[in-house]
Amino acid sequence: MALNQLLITFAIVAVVLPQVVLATEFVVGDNSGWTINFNYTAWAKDKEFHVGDKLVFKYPAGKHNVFKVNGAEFKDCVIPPVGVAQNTGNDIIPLAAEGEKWYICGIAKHCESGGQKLAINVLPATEKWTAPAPAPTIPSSAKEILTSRYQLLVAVTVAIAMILNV
Ligand SMILES: [Cu+2]
Repeated sequence: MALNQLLITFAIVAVVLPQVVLATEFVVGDNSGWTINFNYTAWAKDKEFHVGDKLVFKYPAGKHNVFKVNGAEFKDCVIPPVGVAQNTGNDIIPLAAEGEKWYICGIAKHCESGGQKLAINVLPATEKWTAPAPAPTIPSSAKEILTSRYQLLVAVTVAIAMILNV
């Protein structure tokens, strides 16, 4: 492939790629991570979760874990069999389907007494997956960093193309 074709391909990929990777990764609890005595209801309240986004549960491995449960189990902190827990301390959970999702910690009484439980509502995938430009209303700082990185990539590609006069 000629160099100019390579550069053009690279530029196209750099423009198209953001729509694929712009899924948001939500670090549950932000800097507090996944822990006890944190208000996950308040944390989730002003956020919009969409299909394609990811939840990241961060905690010291062994201190907590993550169970995906149903609404009744969530309400009563019913802990499923240990084998099905996520427990790496950096558990990434892709939001694959719409609807309400519930997560609890299954260690000791962390859910019951420590409030270590998260309920979210996952909305359909947004137009950010198909639109030609990243949606301007996305508030996440992670997305802004990603977006600016790609803008830089595009700018550099164009600059190289101009320098090489292709
Ligand atoms: Cu816990």
